Amino acid sequence: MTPEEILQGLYDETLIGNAPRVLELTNEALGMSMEPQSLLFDALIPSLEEVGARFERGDFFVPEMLIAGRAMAGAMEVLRPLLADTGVETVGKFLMGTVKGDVHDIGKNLVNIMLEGAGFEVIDLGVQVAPEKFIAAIEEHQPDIVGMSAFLTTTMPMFKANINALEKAGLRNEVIVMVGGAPVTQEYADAVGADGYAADASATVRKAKDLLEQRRSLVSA
Ligand code: B1M
Repeated sequence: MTPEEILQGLYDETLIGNAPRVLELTNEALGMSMEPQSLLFDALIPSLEEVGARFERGDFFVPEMLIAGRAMAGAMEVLRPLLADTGVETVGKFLMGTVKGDVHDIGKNLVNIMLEGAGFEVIDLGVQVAPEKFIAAIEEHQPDIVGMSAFLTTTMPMFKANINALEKAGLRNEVIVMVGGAPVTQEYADAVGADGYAADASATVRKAKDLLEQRRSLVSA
């Protein structure tokens, strides 16, 4: 198969949730020395975007979304070490979770991989993370940054609930808060009082580094 056929195959097979074939094609692509980033950004992510568009139009339902998500997650397991293994030194500690009421984790996991690749130590709290769990984890791990993902308009208000809980626990000034997820915007992030927002995984890395640098220069000033 040519690289173009592999990318097309990955796109098509993810769309129909054919996890074994997606895994096979991923391994085949890597065997041909194709870039892991290309598999992600030129095939897997566009395919999930199409899944979302079909769901919105009513052509796909939850089961189709679920199997497509699983097919992508299988490929991500193979790609994870390749994307994260850059050998850079630890630049900071990043605590991450998808907010309470929300089970989406593919985007969050991708952000984690990119952060790890850029040298962050990432502690992932998983999905459906309640404010109390964020608080307990901050106390335990003392991260530099807390990242919250939300993928539904109905779960985005949990950002504010989490930030309120941080304030109540006296921890708001101890950590940088970053938010993100498909429906989140810079305006929304500002409105809930987050320190940073990023639209995708690479932007998250850039933003996290900037925020960390700003915080460190403030502390040393
Ligand atoms: Co759901 N779902 N889903 N879903 N799902 C969306 C999000 C939706 C946009 C589909 C649509 O209508 N077009 C829609 C939300 C609409 C809205 O509220 N605006 C939706 C819905 C409605 C639902 C249910 C309510 C459906 C139902 O039951 N009726 C339900 C909710 C369940 C719940 O959470 N309580 C539901 C369920 C599911 C599945 C379980 C079936 C499955 C999730 C599987 C999983 O994650 N393990 C699923 C999937 C797969 C999707 C779509 C198709 C794909 C999401 C995805 O993984 N995208 C999605 C449609 C879409 O977004 N195109 C959809 C790929 C991923 C790489 O991108 O998630 O955007 P993304 O992550 C990006 C950025 O957002 C950013 O970086 C990531 C990487 O570049 N980012 C951050 C993420 N977190 C960040 C944190 C940061 C910074 C950046 O800082 C901390």
